[in-house]
Amino acid sequence: STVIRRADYTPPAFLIDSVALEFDLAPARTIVRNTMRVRRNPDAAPAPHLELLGEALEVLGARLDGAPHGAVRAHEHGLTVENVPEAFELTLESACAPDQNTTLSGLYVSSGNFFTQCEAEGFRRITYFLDRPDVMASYTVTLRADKAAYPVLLSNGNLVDSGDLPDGRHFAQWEDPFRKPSYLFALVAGKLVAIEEQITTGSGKEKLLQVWVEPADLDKTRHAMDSLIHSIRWDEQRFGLKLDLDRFMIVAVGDFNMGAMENKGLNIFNTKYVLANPETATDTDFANIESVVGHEYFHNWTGNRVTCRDWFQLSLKEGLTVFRDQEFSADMAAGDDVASTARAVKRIEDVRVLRQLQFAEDAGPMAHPVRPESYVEINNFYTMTVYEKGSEVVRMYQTLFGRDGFRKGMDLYFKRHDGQAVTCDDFRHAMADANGRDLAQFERWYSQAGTPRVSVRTAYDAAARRYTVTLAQGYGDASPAARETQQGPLLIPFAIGLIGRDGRDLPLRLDGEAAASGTTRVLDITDTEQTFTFVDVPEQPLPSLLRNFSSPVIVEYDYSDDDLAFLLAHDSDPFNRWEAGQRLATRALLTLAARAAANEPLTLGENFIAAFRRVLTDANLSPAFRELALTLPSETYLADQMAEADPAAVHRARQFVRRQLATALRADWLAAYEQHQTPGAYEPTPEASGRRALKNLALAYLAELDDPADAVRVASAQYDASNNMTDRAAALGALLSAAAAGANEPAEHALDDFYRRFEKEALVIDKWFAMQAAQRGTPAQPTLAKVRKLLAHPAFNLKNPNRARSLIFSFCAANPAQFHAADGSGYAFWAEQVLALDAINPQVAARLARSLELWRRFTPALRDRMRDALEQVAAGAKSRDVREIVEKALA
Ligand code: DPP
Ligand code: ZN
Repeated sequence: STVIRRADYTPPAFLIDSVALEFDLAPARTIVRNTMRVRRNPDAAPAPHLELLGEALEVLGARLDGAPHGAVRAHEHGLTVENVPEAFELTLESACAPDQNTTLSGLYVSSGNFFTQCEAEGFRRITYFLDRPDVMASYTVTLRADKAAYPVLLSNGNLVDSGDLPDGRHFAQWEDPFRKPSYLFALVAGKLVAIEEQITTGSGKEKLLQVWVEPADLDKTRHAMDSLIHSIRWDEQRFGLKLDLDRFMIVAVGDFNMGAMENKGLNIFNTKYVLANPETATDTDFANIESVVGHEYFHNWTGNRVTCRDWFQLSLKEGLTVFRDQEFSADMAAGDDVASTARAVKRIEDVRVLRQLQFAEDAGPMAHPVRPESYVEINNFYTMTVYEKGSEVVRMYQTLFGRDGFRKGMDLYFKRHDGQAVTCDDFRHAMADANGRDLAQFERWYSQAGTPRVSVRTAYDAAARRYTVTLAQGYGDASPAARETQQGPLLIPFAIGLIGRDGRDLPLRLDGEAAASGTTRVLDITDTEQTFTFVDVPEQPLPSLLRNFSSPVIVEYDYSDDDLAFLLAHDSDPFNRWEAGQRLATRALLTLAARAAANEPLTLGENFIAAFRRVLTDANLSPAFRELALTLPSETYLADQMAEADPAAVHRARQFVRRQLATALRADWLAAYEQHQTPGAYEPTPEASGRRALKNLALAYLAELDDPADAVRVASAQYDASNNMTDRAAALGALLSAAAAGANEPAEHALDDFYRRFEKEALVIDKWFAMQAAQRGTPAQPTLAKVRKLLAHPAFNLKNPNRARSLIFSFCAANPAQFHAADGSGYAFWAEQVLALDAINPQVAARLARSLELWRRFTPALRDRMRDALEQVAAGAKSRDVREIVEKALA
């Protein structure tokens, strides 16, 4: 397989200034005529021929400056056009087969309508082109189709003409006023309807906003529209960035590989991130829709107006845009209150994802820097590292320079690069220059893979009233993939506070400073080891380390259990309060997992239960925060912390602790359940969703009781009475847990009801599959047997990515205890499904293929069975996507 390297970048030999695309749309055979103005690139080495990229296309004809051109040669990767002058007009006609396109890349059909997905390299499946992001052209698009079957015809930019054609056909012509790379091209055609809003932007211009869906979904568009309006306002206020088009459209599609796509003026979304009403969508769905609508909208500046020079720079737009969507969601939840716990809640949720998924990625064979050095298939690099760690890297600029300094850097970035295709270095230079700081060392955050570790030593000198904090950075025993990228120490902004015996923050004065200032300080670590000295420290403090998770590192410090309980009760930094509880729980759970693995009896200390009771009953803490603090670290995260991952032992340990907490705090859970009801109309606000989260966590704990009668009674009543999906799904989840304790009948009854009630709501049926795939199995009823039965369910469809994810991915990724069954049955199932998907949709198959990449970190017996499954896939997989994943895993 061909490895593409960042170091091999060269500018394109030709440039394309304008493109006129004409589509005669038909599902079996669509004809595309593409007329390009092409010229040689004065800044590139001369090339003998024009090499255009193309895939799964049939060439029908070529004309050069209006005359038939015979010197074209189609081959495996595209089309070679020979004998071309300095500048010319090239017209190519080709055909493709949208209804055969199961890859969902390029032009395809979903529910009888046409959609496109071009990022990263789908445009070449529509027409021959210089399909690379540094070739930016202006586009005019003419769509022609049967009017009855495809009444709506959309593309990027502004509608400039439309009308009827003979034979019941019609046309629409769109013009995008902005030059763009081909990956941002889009078209949509079909039977769709829209809700619309007219808004006036800060500069007084009228804009048309539309959310397009299938007719049956029109009642689920309000939240997406509101989210879009909020996004537009937020980007104006926070970054001074305005909507630059007269019209902005979002279209929902049920078959989609990713979450959504930021095509200029015509965002195409997975239905999962558009459609919501209280009956069908959970609080999490509502929050995700707000954040994804924001994310794609924010790309209009960070991605579209300024795009990537090459795909190695993907994090330039993705890391930055994730950071922007995280800040947007935090501001929406918390307003201007920087100390609000709603802000901390959002931060905790984001960090939890980073630590569970990105840290794991960084520890395995797919470890890569935020700006990768090489890839085989770019679709495999839309990763947690590029997105989530990339966002943390961007956040560190804001931590270093403050919100105002960050804004100055953004302003300079747009001043310098609007309309260009640039690199991560260009962004870093804008931040450095706008803030007058040398950020050369900071470049290592883009080039080094692996999760940095900061180990902390402290010493208090009571006589001198001095407290020293020594910080040492390194990577521990990083994976080989990570190790080969590492060159030296990073610039790590490390936020710290010192807490006194009364639980209050001490004022902080570093040695050499005239006076104390503030109670949280950001120490800039630049060396392998550094000591910072605080003076005037009246008593031995307890350090609160890496407040608000100020950089994406692992902190190592010898806290005692009592220290952690104290921080959980007192830290003024809500993130670290949560963190202390998680450390305490992780420590207890890992000890128990080791005992479970050795078949020793399990016990849980009173102090642990008391710490949890204090959080549960502390009315000063927001319900949303309590829910996070009372949720134990996930089984996957815990297994990753073991020297040899043992999912069965982790499962037994975690279930033991859940049962202990359920039993010991039974009355408190019941009280919390009653106290956090949300009567009245459903509202997806942070307050109301926080109350529901805590209430439903209480229900989930009650469902762990040996006698599930209480939980079954409460959950059944909630299931029947709920006016929203959050509560109904949580009730069903509790009934499924209770089923594992023997109460089968109520769970079966609710599952049947749920299916019948929501049969026509694809996204809800996805939840129905997912909950069953994630269900705890029993020896008599292993979950895999259920999953296999569901594969044959009439509503299951492997070709629909959401459905495949809901059943197969949920089992392989969200049910570790069952997936890692000792007999290897889960792995055999995985191999089967990866190979089945490989033949349909390589991108989705490759995602599933990643479920085994950490195989070397498991117990020997599991490791052997995992390797067998990987080898089976390596032998059978056809796509570059899947091969890259399994070959790297086995290497
Ligand atoms: N559509 C994906 C995203 O927005 C890729 N650009 O992140
Ligand atoms: Zn994005």
